[in-house]
Amino acid sequence: MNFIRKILILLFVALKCCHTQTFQHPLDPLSPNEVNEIRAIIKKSNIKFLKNVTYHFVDLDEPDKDDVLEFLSSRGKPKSVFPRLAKVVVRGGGETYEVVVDLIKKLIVSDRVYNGHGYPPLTFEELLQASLLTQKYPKFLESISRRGLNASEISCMPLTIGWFGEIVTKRAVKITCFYRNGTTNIYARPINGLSILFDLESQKVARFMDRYQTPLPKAQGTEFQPSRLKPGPIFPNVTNSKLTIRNNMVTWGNWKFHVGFNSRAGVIISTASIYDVKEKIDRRVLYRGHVSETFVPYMDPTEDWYYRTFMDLGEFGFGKSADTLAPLVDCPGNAEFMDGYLVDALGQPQLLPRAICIFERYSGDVAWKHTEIGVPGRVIRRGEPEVTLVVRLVATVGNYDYILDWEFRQSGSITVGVGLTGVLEMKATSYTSVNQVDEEIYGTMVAKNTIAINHDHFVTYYLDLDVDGGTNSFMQAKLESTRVKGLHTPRKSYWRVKQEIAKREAEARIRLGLEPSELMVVNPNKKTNVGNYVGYRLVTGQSGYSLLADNDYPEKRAAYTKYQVWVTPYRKSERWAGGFYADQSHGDDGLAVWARRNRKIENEDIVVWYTMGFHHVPCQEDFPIMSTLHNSFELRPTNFFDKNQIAYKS
Ligand SMILES: *[C@@H]1O[C@H](CO)[C@@H](O)[C@H](O)[C@H]1NC(C)=O
Ligand SMILES: *[C@@H]1O[C@H](CO)[C@@H](O)[C@H](O)[C@H]1NC(C)=O
Ligand SMILES: *[C@@H]1O[C@H](CO)[C@@H](O)[C@H](O)[C@H]1NC(C)=O
Ligand SMILES: [Cu+2]
Repeated sequence: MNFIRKILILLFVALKCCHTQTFQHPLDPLSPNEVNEIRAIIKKSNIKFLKNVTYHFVDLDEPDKDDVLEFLSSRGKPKSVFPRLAKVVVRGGGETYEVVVDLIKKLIVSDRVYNGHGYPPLTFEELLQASLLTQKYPKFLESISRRGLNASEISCMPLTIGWFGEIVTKRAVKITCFYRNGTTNIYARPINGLSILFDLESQKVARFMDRYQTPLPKAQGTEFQPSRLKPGPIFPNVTNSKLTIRNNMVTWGNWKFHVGFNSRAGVIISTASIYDVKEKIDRRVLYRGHVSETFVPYMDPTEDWYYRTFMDLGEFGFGKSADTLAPLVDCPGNAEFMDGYLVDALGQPQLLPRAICIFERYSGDVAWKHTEIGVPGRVIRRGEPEVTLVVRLVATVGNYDYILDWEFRQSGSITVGVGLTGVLEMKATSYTSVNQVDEEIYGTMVAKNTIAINHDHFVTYYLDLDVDGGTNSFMQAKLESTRVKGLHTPRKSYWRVKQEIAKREAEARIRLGLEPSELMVVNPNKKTNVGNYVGYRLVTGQSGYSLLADNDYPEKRAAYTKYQVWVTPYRKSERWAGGFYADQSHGDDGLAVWARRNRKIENEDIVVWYTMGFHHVPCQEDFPIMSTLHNSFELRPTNFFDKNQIAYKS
């Protein structure tokens, strides 16, 4: 009796396990166990240089796209053992090593020294050390006391230094310091005149200069506090009723996609498909989408500012900077949260709780609506509220906070939003009014003794669209102003649409706004019931391109910011627009370099790169903290479905 019961329990456990625990998606982020495994494999390897290293990057080394798709279509039962590899970038003895670890065979598959320009992402630990050691440096303490400041009230931040034509580079950061004494808004009280270069290899201050003194901006009025007029978390009763999250797989209404997390990109959306109500199949839309790089150049060319030309993703990482999301502030009450794991400098997994939130949203908008009064004797009034699904991550990179949203709509659209908020980078000045200024100040006076420097934010997205299949083309539907000819009509002009398929990369490099055109990714092998190309449109928002000179060093490193749209053929290695080794890169890797080969992109597996560019001229309302500034773009089905998916009843 007891024996039978035991068997029944075992059977029940087994069934339960295999029913609820679906197969591991090949793109699932590395688990803490896998990270521990990687460290153990590297530690016990007999490769000499791996004996004493710091970990700068650890991520899934992604399987080939075809294998991933085959795996998914086999519902997790591929013909052969599916590989699970990790890419690890470590440093030791002044060298960068790339190591690939096989997590199934538990061995190192390859290891090599990286000899190119640029360095891997900086570790949190070394940045912290750089600040702490600077604050103990005797000459620094002298400068602080000469200014009459209390050393216990100083906060220092390490900044990456870019590249300005040096032939030999060294891993280093520049340290900028602030005086708190009465405020927690440290950026509002910069200490001017200190130039500090910190060598990350020797862990020492390599150069120290104290050139001048200017008044410190006051602490008063720099704090930020939630306003008393709190709206309160009153949310309409959206209940996530259509949402299922299983491990990293999300299903919501007709959408199905994978949500990943890594230290560099933050949130990654993969294998997104939408169920076609009429065809009764899941149709592919986006193989993968994520932020690829950010470029934030400041427009002050003087000694303590010229180098501030940040590439936050490659130099540090949006995932590494991801903030633990606060329920009812960062995400609404109905949000579900997903944790993330980072890897520290010692190669240990670090839990990042609530890295991503996922929630249904009803913001009061209308999905579609029409009132018809033309039917005799009736008024037909119909419509639906717009309920969407949002996937959110917030990256806090030093003074700035980026709110990154992927919003899925029942219509088949995906809106990708970026919200900029946080604190400006500011410079102390002796001026208290713009009336006193008769020189270039490179920014806006946002408070007395405080100048916020002009700068840009370029957020570049990697969008590997697979519209209804793997081979696509990029099409511009250009609107042409046309004179009426040969028609008997009082009209003299109209516009018409001229469709142009880009054959090679050079034809798909676009600076927006010069001519009206619709940008589409079409599947030239699939047509709708009435014969249009099946497609998705990239509806861009207002977006700036870089105004720096082509031969300016920061621009060479981020040359892709001269155009907002690029299209390249899919290559597994081409993911990071500024090159993988972005810290002090020379601009010899990255999107602009790859695209120079002018490869064929017609009827190929293609990737669209879209850069959202903000030119930020600061204003007083951005002080002491900036209200969120939004921008977005939309991937919108365009002749993808035979008709509107939400409103029609068959
Ligand atoms: C620091 O703040 C205290 C309290 O407000 C003030 O008395 C002191 O003068 C400040 N020190 C400096 C150097 O500003
Ligand atoms: C310096 O700041 C520390 C920490 O805020 C405080 O405890 C100390 O009294 C200050 N010293 C002076 C001389 O004001
Ligand atoms: C919202 O609440 C009302 C009243 O309880 C209910 O009738 C309605 O169905 C709810 N809507 C959703 C989306 O749950
Ligand atoms: Cu800004």
